[in-house]
Amino acid sequence: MPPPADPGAPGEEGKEVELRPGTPEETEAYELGLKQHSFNEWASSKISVHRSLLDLRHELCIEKKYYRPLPQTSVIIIFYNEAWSTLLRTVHSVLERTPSELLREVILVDDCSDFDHLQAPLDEYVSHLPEVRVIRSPTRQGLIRARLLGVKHARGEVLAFLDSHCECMEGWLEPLLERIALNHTTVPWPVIDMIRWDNFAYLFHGVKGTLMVGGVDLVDLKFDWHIVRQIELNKRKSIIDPIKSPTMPGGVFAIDKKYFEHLGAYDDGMEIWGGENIEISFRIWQCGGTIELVPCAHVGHVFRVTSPYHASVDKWTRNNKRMAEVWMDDYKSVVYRRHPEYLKIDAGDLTSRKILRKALHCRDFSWYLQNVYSNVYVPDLRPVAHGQIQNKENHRCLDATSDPKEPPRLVDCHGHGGSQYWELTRAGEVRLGVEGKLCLQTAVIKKVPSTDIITKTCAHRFANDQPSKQERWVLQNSTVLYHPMTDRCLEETESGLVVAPCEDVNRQRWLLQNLDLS
Ligand code: LR7
Ligand code: MN
Repeated sequence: MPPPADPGAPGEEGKEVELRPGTPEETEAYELGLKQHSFNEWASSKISVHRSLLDLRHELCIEKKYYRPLPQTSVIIIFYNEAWSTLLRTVHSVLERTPSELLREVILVDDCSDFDHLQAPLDEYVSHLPEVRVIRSPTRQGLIRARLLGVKHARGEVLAFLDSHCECMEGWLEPLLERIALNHTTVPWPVIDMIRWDNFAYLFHGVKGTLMVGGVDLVDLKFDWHIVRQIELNKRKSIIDPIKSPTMPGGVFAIDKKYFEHLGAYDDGMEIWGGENIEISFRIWQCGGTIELVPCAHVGHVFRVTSPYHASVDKWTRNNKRMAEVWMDDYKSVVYRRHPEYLKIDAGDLTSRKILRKALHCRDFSWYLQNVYSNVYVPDLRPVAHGQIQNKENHRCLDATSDPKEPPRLVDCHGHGGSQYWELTRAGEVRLGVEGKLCLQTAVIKKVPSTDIITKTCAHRFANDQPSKQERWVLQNSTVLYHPMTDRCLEETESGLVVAPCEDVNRQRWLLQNLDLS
């Protein structure tokens, strides 16, 4: 039985806490908490560390009989300067909502925090809790090596990782363990419910809502969410069946310990924060495993209002480069082309990670794009041109913002990419910027096609080469952007960019960078 919640404490049943700091002391505490944690630590500190959550799981999840026997689990929670209340609530939610026969231990890894409450007071607190241990890193290692330290001490058959500001819901672990028991190369992760940073409301995301699996932006290498398409959903026998996921967010997942080690654990050359989740995702898939989102399993996570790792952006970029160099084959050139800063970074020694990839006989990245992550646009490996597009008449550059309401125009060339970075793709699209999501095309004004030029979200084009519905441009004589749909050419006029009848004039000639006409 879980201990009773503190009588009268706010936030029970995962409800929001309605508290506004009133006195100057409260305001000060609120502001300090926000500054230190990027969430409302002051409000969190008022909520019981044993708070209850409404069990809103689908009835099929509640009734389901799980495969037996299920393996025992080491839960690993890493933290760096975590708030007292959120850390303890994470630990108690594990202890109170995990069947004891499945829980081998809870390992807290302190990544060399400075806060006083995380020193002796934490040791003292934990000494009263069964199966909970604190392991301390003598120096700040970053979350990747902190997890590896936790794994070194783990004795369970399965590892379950959690961020240090989570709340596990009833029945969170069994559905994950079942997937591993059935196939040890399956790496399952739960639905991640949002715990709001401001009022700590637990927002349950039910199976009837849109299911979101993990993806990655192939240019910025950021994790992103993808709504699961209806055809995928329909393929399942039951709405509670797992769904394959191309990547995972990284904070909450379970994995067979031997399989994790066999797969090469984490890249211990990665620092502080970021990139490890994409790296392990590519590695799992390319080396024969499977990542699954398991709809019955729920864990809440406090999404911070801002990231506290601004100072570590260079570390993240370096982690990404290590990942790209080992796993992305030629596709890493897409990242580097659009983010030249990557070329200047020394990613360190990657020999052992490359040996690992060989030893595990992993598939190449194009296999992953065709078979696992096939419903996204993959930028060309070798576009026809990329960089600025300069007019030969006035020497100014084609420039557009990410707001399609603002028409593209010609301004002085600044040479910094961004709003002046374009890619002319092999499919004849002219895509804007690092994101490549907006395309140059003709406008329809009051339902009538016009000759004005705008940018608009590009028609979708997937990795497996379906023809695009996007308006096309054809480069002629290396300088003219011919528009077959209107039989006109891109021209710079006094009143802006248009397509006009093709003429042999400099207003219709353009200097494209990095031409590759092969
Ligand atoms: O130097 C550090 N040492 C640490 O121990 C920096 C961080 N940490 C700890 C920190 O205390 C926390 O427990 O690492 C954990 C993750 O850091 P957060 O919570 O500040 O960042 P985040 O929630 O944005 O992290 C997400 O992305 C990371 C990329 O490296 C990790 O994969 C995190 O585990 C991941 N979190 C989740 O996936 C939770 C689900 C939310 C989503 C999406
Ligand atoms: Mn987190």
